[in-house]
Amino acid sequence: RKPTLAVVGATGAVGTVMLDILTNRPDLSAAYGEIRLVASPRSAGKVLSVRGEDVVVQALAPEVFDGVDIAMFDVPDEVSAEWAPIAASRGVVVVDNSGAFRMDPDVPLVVPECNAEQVRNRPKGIIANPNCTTLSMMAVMGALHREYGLRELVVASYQAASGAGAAGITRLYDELQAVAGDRSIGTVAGDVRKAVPDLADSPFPAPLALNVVPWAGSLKEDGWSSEELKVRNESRKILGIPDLKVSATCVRVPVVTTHSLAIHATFEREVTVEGAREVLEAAPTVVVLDDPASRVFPTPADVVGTDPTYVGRIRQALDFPNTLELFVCGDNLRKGAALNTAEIAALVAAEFN
Ligand code: 2RA
Repeated sequence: RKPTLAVVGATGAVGTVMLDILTNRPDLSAAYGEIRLVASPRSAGKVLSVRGEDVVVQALAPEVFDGVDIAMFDVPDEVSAEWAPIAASRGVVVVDNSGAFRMDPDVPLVVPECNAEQVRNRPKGIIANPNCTTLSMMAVMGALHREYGLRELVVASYQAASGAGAAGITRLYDELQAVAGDRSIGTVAGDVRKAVPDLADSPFPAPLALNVVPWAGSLKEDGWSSEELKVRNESRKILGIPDLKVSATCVRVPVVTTHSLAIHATFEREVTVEGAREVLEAAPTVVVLDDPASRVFPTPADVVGTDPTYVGRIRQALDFPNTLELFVCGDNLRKGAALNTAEIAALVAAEFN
């Protein structure tokens, strides 16, 4: 029997990419019979196309899960916290992309390249999808960990505006429009801040156009951001290394979509650039772009809208033993969110064969 899939949050930034993936990646969507689209009452009644068929969006309610086998949730934390258990109590396997369940010991946190086997370990009927910042480096770090044994991870992120959803994308374009054309702007302290629309309306705490902002997420204890703690906690859980040493600084940059990470990774065993490159080239979902003499390295502008994780600038640290420096790029709406969710759901769908 072909399972029925519900996409909850079908009209958001990630939901829109999800419909694109389900339409253009038959390997991730052919297993389903019906695909049902669900969103807030505000979006109910809209008609969206998925797999070439027009589907009317239904309002989120307990009955929309009747007959559903698998549901992907791309909604805010509080909506998932309320509705994922409702769906699960009706027999639905929920693949949740919010932060509501990621650190719940009874909910697996899955990246198929790292811990696909965890999909079946779901006592609550819920499987969590990691945060896009952690996820953007997991295919690379999983492959290196298997070979060399990861011990320490020091990371700086360069996060795109779409990590803050559709509002983040709109805000970046509005700011770019406000500063475009004035060739003196960005030369006097505070001039960008004066030129952009009111920051009270922004999902970002400082101007993003012509700027970098050393902040993503909410304020946690001792000055850490929620995003930085997610990188630490989620990396440990996905890789199965509870005592992994992790330190992250998360930064927002004026890129529409695709998160980047500068990674300093220390391993238990001796590692060489050549060896690491071989391991990464053999990883099916990783693309190595690493020839700086020919200007080859990953950049968001060159990889946005594609599925792999890209890695380049692979160097052996000069002053740290068994340590590599790497630069990784991944589309935060695809592998960082919708694609990984679809890959997890496909593993569950395979159980229906
Ligand atoms: C961000 N990682 O980039 C977050 C979204 N989940 O804002």
